[in-house]
Amino acid sequence: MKKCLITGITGQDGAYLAEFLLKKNYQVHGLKRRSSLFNTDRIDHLYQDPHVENRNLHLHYGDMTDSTNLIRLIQEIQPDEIYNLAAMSHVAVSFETPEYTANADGIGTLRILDAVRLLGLEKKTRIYQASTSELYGKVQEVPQSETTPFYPRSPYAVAKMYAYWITVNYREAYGMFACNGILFNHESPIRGETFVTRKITRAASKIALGLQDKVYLGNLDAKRDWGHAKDYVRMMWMILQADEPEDWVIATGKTTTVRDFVRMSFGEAGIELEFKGEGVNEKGYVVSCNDPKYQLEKGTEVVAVDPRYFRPTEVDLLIGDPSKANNKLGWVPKYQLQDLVKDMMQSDLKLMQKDTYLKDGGYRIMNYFE
Ligand code: NDP
Ligand code: GDR
Repeated sequence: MKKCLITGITGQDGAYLAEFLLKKNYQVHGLKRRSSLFNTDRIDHLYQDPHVENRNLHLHYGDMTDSTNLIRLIQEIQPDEIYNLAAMSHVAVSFETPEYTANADGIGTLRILDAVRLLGLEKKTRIYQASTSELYGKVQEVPQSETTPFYPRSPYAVAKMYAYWITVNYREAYGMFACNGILFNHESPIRGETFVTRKITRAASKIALGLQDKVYLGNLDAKRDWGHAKDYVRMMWMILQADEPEDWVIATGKTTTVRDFVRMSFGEAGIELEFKGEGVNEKGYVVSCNDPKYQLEKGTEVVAVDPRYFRPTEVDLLIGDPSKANNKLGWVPKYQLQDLVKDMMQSDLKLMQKDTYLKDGGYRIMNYFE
C-alpha cells in the first residue's frame, strides 16, 4: 500500500485529492492546522474514527511555518508521495498579509523539500508542488505554456515563484522526483466562498431564491482559464506517476471574463442579465426570469461593482496551453466550463434552499450576546 502526505487536506483540492487517492487504495495522511472550529467539512465524508483498525485516512496537526513539525511527521509517515497543497491561497488577501504568505507559501515549500533531504528520503519520496498560473501575471505571451516567462503580480505569486524555483533546484541539485504542476484556476461546488466563481454562484442562488438583493464584485473584465478541480487533482497524481520528474501546465485552453461567468451562473437559474455602464458604474440588470420558481422582476439591479475588490496589481488575462500534458500524459479534462457552472449552481441552489426552509420556519441567526 502506497503512503502519501497531503498538506492542505482541508482545502478544495486537498479534499478531492484525498478522495481520489483513497479510491486508489493509498494510505492517506493529511496535515491539518489547529483551528477553533472543526474546519473539516470538506473531508468529513472520508473521516474514519481513530479507533477503527486499518483505517486509511490519518489527520495530523501541523503548519507550513513549523519546520520541526514537518520533519517529525515526514519521518513518522515515510511517505512515497507528498502533495504540497497547503498555502495562503487568496491573491487579494496576500496584499494584506505579504510576510505570512511568503513564509507559508514560499519557505513552507522549502521546509518540505529540505525535510525530505534531511531524512535521506530523496530517492523514495516524490513531491508535487502546487504551482500556479499566477506566476505568469503580467501578460508576456498567450497562451501560456511551460516555457512562458514569469512576471508575478502579487505577494502570493512572488511567494509561489520562490516555491517553483526551489522545487526545480532541489530536483536538479539532489536528484529528487520533485515536480511543479502549474495549474490554472480550477473551481468546484466546494471552492472557498471568497474566490470569485463561488462568490458568484452563491450570490446568484441567493438572489434567485429571494435571500439576497445584490452582489458586489470587482474587476469584471479579468479573464480566467477555469477548469473543474476534479479534473485537476487527477492530473496531480498523474504527474507523480510519470517516468521523469518534470513541470506541467494544466489548463483548459479557453478563457472567459468574470462578467460572462456571472451571466452563465444566473443563466443556470433561468435569469438573463444585461450589463450597462462602465468601470465602477457598471451594473447588471435582470432582462428576464423564465423559471417560475424564482420571481425576479425585469430591470432589477442584481450586480454592482465595488472598487474595494480591485487589486493593487491585477492579472488581466490567463489562458493556458495544456499540450504537453495532453500529449505526454494523455490528460484531457472531462468538464467544460458550462458543466462546471452547472455543477456549482445546482449545488449552491440546493444549499441555499435550506436557508429558505429555515427562514420560512421562522428561524433566524441569533447573536451570541442577545
Ligand atoms: P484552499 O485555500 O482551498 O486550501 C488551502 C489549504 O492550505 C487549506 O487546507 C488550508 O488550511 C491550508 N493552509 C493554509 N495555510 C496553511 C499553513 N500555514 N499550514 C498548514 N496548512 C495551511 O486552496 P485550493 O485547494 O484551491 O488550492 C490548493 C493549492 O493549489 C494551494 O497551494 C493554491 O495556492 C494552489 N493553486 C490553486 C489553484 C486553484 O485554482 N484552486 C490554482 C493553482 C494553484 P485551512 O483549511 O485551515 O485554511
Ligand atoms: P485568482 O482567483 O486571483 O485568479 O486566484 P479569484 O477567484 O480570487 O479572482 C479571479 C479574478 O476575478 C476578479 N474578481 C474578483 N475576485 C474575487 N475574489 N472577488 C471579487 O469580488 C471579484 N471581482 C472580480 C479578480 O480581480 C481576479 O481577476 C485563484 C486562487 O485559487 C489562487 O490560489 C490560484 O493560484 C489562482 O487562482 C490560479
